[in-house]
Amino acid sequence: MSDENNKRITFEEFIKTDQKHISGVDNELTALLKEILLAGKSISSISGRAPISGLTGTDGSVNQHGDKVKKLDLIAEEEMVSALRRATSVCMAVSEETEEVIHLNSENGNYIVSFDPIDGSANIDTNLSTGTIFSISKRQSKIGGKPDEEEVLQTGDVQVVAGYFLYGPALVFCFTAGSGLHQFILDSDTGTFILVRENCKIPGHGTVYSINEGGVETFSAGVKNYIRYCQEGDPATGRPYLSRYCGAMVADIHRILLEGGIFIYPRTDEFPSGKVRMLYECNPMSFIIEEAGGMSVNGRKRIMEVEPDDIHQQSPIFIGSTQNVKTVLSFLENQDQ
Ligand code: P6P
Repeated sequence: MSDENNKRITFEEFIKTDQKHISGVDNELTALLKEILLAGKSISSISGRAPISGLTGTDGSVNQHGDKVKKLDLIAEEEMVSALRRATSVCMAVSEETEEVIHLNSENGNYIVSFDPIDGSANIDTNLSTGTIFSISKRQSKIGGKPDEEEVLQTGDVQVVAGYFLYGPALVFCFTAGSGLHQFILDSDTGTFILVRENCKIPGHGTVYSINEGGVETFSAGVKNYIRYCQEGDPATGRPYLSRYCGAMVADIHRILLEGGIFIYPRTDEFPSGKVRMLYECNPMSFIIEEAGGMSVNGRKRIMEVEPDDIHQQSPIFIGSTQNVKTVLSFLENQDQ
């Protein structure tokens, strides 16, 4: 993407001049986003060098979800928390890797940030794609006092910004501030993020379905029947669909954003409430996909209408092209979700 005289547009230029797509972003939020961009570049660089700097593998601990903590999980969390501290505008943060709410600039911070420092960290040691996902919302309480930790439990509809980094062959940065979804790529020669898609829209229908079919025996009847539907031959609807699943939802959903289709993580016996986390995975990815014209539901309602009651709450998620989500919902109706 470039402007009329073919000049490449950097993130800094886009956020400064292209107000029509980022009307809700003030100087304080711009400064916060710039610090988050620095963290994304740093996480990407550290991840890329992990095999030669001995940072692959686990650190020996298990997090509150029972997941083995990867060394890079903790380093990425440190990078994000440092960025939020530098920005000075964040009162509290929620990280997948920390059980409790993280207090930062409690007195004067205007924003709350929930983030997954490395989404798909199981992919790190096999050099497959991972990402960082973040969600920014405003504190409800007045600046000057200590905020109530309950304030982090807001619905996805009150997010002001959501974004992700995708650490793949290129470093991709996608974000929305509520006026469209915009995609940037890091130009490693200059260290700047260059706009490649402004107001990106997801196809209304796609032929990719993304789900860990290993759990199919414990899926609900509705989900099982939908998978069979995806696998049936029907040229008129592009079936059988393509099955694509890499173990990092940020990568699977990025593919679906560009090509269309659906990502599903349903309830299973192992994860009866679903596996994907509301505050720092479901909500930001749902904001992003809805801004691109797609849908994101938990099987019963929009993800972003769900009132979370725990900072690490999990949820089933059906997210992607509108037609694909509506079709899976028709299979879930009147059946066990
Ligand atoms: P499974 C990563 O841990 C994550 O939260 C998502 O990014 C990913 O889609 C999912 O879990 C993978 O889970 O059970 O298929 O390994």
